[in-house]
Amino acid sequence: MMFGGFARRQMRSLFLLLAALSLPVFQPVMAQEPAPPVLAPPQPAITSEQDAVAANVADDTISAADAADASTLDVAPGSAAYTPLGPEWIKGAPEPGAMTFQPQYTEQGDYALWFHDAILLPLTVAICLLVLGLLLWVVARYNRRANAVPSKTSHNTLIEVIWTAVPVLILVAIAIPSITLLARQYETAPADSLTIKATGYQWYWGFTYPDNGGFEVIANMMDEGEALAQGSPPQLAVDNRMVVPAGEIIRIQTTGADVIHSFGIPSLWFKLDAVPGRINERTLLIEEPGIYYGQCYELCGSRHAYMPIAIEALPRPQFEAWVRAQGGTVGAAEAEAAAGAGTDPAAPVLPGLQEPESSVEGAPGAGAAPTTTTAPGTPAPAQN
Ligand SMILES: [Cu+2]
Repeated sequence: MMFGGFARRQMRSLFLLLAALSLPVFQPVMAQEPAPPVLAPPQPAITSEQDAVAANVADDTISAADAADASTLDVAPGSAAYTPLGPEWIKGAPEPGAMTFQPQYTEQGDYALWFHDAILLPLTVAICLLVLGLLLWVVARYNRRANAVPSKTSHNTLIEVIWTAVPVLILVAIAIPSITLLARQYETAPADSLTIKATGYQWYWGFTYPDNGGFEVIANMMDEGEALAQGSPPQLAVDNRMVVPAGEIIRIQTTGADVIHSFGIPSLWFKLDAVPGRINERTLLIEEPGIYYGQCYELCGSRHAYMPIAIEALPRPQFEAWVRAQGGTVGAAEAEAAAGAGTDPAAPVLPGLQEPESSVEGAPGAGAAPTTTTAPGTPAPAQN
C-alpha cells in the first residue's frame, strides 16, 4: 500500500516534469502550422485561348462533374490546348537555408508532419533535457566534495519500475501514430484509379501511362541556363514533367531499367524504390494543382545527382488535354478507336506494347553519355 502510494506520487511528479519540459517546445512548433505554400498562385488575366486553359487551373472550386463535362466540351480529342504550368505554380521545392520539412500537399504528408512536430520533436527534446538535468544533478550533488561518504545502496525497486515503464510508454506513444502512418502509406489503390509507371534509367526517368495508350514520357534534367531563364530551379527542372491529375487517387508503380533507383518527392511525402525486375506500388493523392520537385534517392551511378523529377498536377480536363497532346487516349472508347477495333469486336483491346526509349539501340536517351548541356560544371566523359 505504502509503496503503491509513494510510486504513484513519484510517477506523477515525473510526468509533470516531462510535461513542463516539453511545453516550451510544443508552442513554437505548433505555431508554425499550417506552413504557408512557397508561392501563392496568382490569378492570371485571360488574354488568349491558351491562357484560358491555364487560368482554368486556378479554379480549385471546379467540381468533379464540371471537370468531366469540361473534358468533353472544351478539350477536343487530339487538342493541343495544354499549356505547361509556369514557375508561379511551383509548390513543392527546397528553399535555400530552410530547415525542417517542405510544406506538405498530401493528407499523409500532413499527418507525418504533425507526427514529427507534435510527438517526435517534443519527446526527443524532453528526453534530452531530462538526461542532461540528471547528469548535472549527479555531477553537482554527488561529487567527492559534496558527498564524501557515498551510499552503499545497490537496488531501488521504485526507480527500476519507473525506468522500465516510462520508456515502454514512450515507445507505445511513438508506435501508434508510426504504424498508422505506415499502414496509410500502403493502402491499396481503388481498382479504377489511374496507373502511372515511373521507370528509373541511368540517368533519367521515364513515365509510362498504361491506362492512356501506353505512351512513355522521357524526362531529362534541364540545362541550367534554360531553367534559370524560365524561372525554374536549376538541377530540379526537367524537359518533360510527369503530368498527373490532381485531387484523385492515382497508382504509382516504380521499377528500375538497369540498377536500383528511388522515386521521391519530399513535398508529397512519397518515396518508393525503383528496383529492376520488380514493380513497387503506392497510391498518391495530390491535393491541389501545382509543380512538385523530387529526385532519385538511391545512389545509382555517376550521374545519380542529375536525374530530378518534376510532377505537374493538373485538374482532370487539363490532364486529359495533355494526354491527347502526347498522342495518348482517355477512356475505353478512345483506346478502342486507337487500337483499330472494328475488325473483330470480340477481340480484346490491348494497349500498344510499351517500348521504352532505352530499349532502342542508339536512341538519344538510351544510357547516353553525360553531356555538358545537362550537367552544369561537369566535364563530358568519352562516348562508349
Ligand atoms: Cu537513380
